[in-house]
This record gives sequence, structure tokens and C-alpha cells, in this order.
Amino acid sequence: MAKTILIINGPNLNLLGEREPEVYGHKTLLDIESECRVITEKYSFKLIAKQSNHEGELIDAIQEARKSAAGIVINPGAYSHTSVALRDAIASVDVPVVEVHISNIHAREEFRHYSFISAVVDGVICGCGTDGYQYAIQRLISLLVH
Ligand code: DHK
Repeated sequence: MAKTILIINGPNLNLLGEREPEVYGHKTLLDIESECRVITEKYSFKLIAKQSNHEGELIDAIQEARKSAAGIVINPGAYSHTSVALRDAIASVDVPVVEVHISNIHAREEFRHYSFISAVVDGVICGCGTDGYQYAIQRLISLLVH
């Protein structure tokens, strides 16, 4: 059975393509997931994508991934800056995790500069636009296949 990589997106990222395109770009979440799937298939990984606007559902997805995923790419959206619970869930996971921010959070409002998540992940991709998801997948694969 193919190993699974999970992409988790948090609140408001279901609106990608419509929401503040000058900040988050023009691609939809489905576009991004399809681009990532091209990469995962090349390396014989299965890609599962989850999005939720609810903190508890994101935590449930992370807890499930403890048993089922080989690695996780996560954009926690605004919960990056607020959620100790999400941070604790990620800290409980043994597989590699790469955090993505589409925008450069350090060049934006001060409340976005700190991510509770960054200290407990294996890598952070920030400010590379929606291409950041593909970079994160590439990084996960290189951690998983070497
Ligand atoms: C996405 C969001 O929804 C914001 O709340 C974060 C992040 C930044 C991003 O750049 O992908 O502050």
C-alpha cells in the first residue's frame, strides 16, 4: 500500500482564489492539491487533503495522522498565531511535519509574526506564495526517501 502524505489547511483557506488574491494568489485549494499530487504520485506516495475552519477538527485530523500518515504539510492559517492546542497536537506526532504560510507573515501585521507551530515542526516555508505547498511536499519527500 502506498504511503500517505497529508495536507492540512486551516481556516479560510477554502476561500483561496477568491480571498485577498493580492496576498494569497489566484489558485484555488483544489489547484494547489492537484499540483502537489503530481509530485507525490511521482514518488509513489498517496496524497490526502483536509481543510477545516474548526480548530478541533484540525486537531482530530492530526491525531488520526499519527497512525496513518508518513508525513504532514500544514498551513494552520490564523490558528498558527493563536493555538497552543494545535501546537500540542503537532508535537505529539512522530512523522515529519512541514509548516506552510503562503504570505510572508514576518512582513505583515505584528500579530502574525509569531507562530506557535514553528517550534515543533521540521521545516517552515513562508512567503513563497502557493508554490510553497509544492516546496513543502518536496522537502517531506526528501526527508522520507533518504
Ligand atoms: C494564512 C492565513 O489565513 C493567515 O491567517 C495567516 C497564512 C497567514 C498564510 O500566509 O498562508 O496569518
